[in-house]
Amino acid sequence: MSLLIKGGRVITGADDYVADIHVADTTVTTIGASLNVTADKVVDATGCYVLPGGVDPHTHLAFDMAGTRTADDYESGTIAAAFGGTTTVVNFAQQRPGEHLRTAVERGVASAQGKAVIDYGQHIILTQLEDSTLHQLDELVGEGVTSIKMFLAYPGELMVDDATLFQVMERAGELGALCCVHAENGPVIDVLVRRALAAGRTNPSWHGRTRPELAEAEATHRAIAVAEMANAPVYFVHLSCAEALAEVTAARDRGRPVFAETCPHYLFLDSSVYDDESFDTAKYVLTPPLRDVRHQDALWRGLRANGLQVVSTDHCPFCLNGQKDLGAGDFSKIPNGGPGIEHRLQLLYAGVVAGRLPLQRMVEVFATTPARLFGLYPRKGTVAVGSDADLVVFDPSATTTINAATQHMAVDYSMYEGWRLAGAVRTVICGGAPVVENGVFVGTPGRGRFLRREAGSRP
Ligand code: DUC
Ligand code: ZN
Ligand code: ZN
Ligand code: ZN
Repeated sequence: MSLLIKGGRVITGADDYVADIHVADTTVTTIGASLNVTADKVVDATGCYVLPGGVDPHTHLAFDMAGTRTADDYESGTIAAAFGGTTTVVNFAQQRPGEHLRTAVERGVASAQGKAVIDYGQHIILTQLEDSTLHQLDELVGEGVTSIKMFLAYPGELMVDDATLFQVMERAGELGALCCVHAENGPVIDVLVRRALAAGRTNPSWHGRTRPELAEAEATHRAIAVAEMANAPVYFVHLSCAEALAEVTAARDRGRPVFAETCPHYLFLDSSVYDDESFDTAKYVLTPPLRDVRHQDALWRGLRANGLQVVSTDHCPFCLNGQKDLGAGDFSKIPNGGPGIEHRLQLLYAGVVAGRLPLQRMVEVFATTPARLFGLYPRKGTVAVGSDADLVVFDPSATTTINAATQHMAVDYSMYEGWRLAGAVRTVICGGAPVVENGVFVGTPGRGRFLRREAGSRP
């Protein structure tokens, strides 16, 4: 099948120009002004931006946590992603106790089979270091799983100690793989949580009040130091506060290969939601928690100045009814996470409209840099001849209203209920095939491909 996307304003991290784009099969084949070519299908993009499909490197689809499974599987989750202009996700496969890392990845790939409507990669979440684990990592990297997440929070469940962090970072550095770190001081947080519960402070507001910024900054500092001793790069997931950003910025100023993402909820929402002591506040039980509003300026500045390189969603959706309410009476049992995969572009564009982010910088943090950091560039993350035809036609003159009732994520609330935002995703193409056309789903579950990612390609 061939496609011609006509007359759109093509925005990449590097360029901004009006052109036609010709796609044959899965790939962009020609870009130029007023192309004189025939195509099976013509998409009129006049008046619209044509963006590279988004790369969301932090999603939890079909993910088991806190005795339940995230509300979106690979089907509903990737459909929602596509409606939001995302054409690639890198999802987490979690090592179970005693399990070979490859088994976790195979389970992840199996759960995408017949379901994913866009392309997907997998990170491994490493929870245990045994004699053979480092060898297993070599194998995984050879198979295109080139990033490894470790937690410094959730002792007894997910947390690794510094010895594990150091050894895995060292091997990852040798292999050209990237370690992703959830940086919070878990043992201190656990004491604060247990104390709050013992004092009868059981409602969801206390989630926010028991995970201080300093717990994030301390773990960020420590992981940067361990990465330096291990001679390895490090990537911080879901960075939420100015204090942690200062650690990242200081390391980057010293020339260290330290990278970080933030998420839309830290850019747009703040800890005042925890003033409401009702159970409704469970909507905002995600980790790290929402921070004081003062952090938002620092995060936007970080995005502009490249202290932060990526905006991911940390999409980890649980329904309020039937999932979040597992923690009614004990906030520590509320599954941590929020829905976000569908609205990343729409929210970033609100930042553009508000003058907080230049348009091309938006494309970098939405698509280009996550593709580069996670071994997918230039196949993904840009609009170029030879790249995958993953394209988004975005109409800046339209508006979009967010409602739980109309969103595609399989979750019963939105953190942005009723928000009216500038712009709308019109058409989304993944691997040369339309997935969304004029706001209607036209994709095929199972058509999304597992991506073998490269090691060692860093910005
Ligand atoms: N960390 C994540 O990255 N996602 C969900 C919960 C968490 O703590
Ligand atoms: Zn082996
Ligand atoms: Zn995390
Ligand atoms: Zn996450």
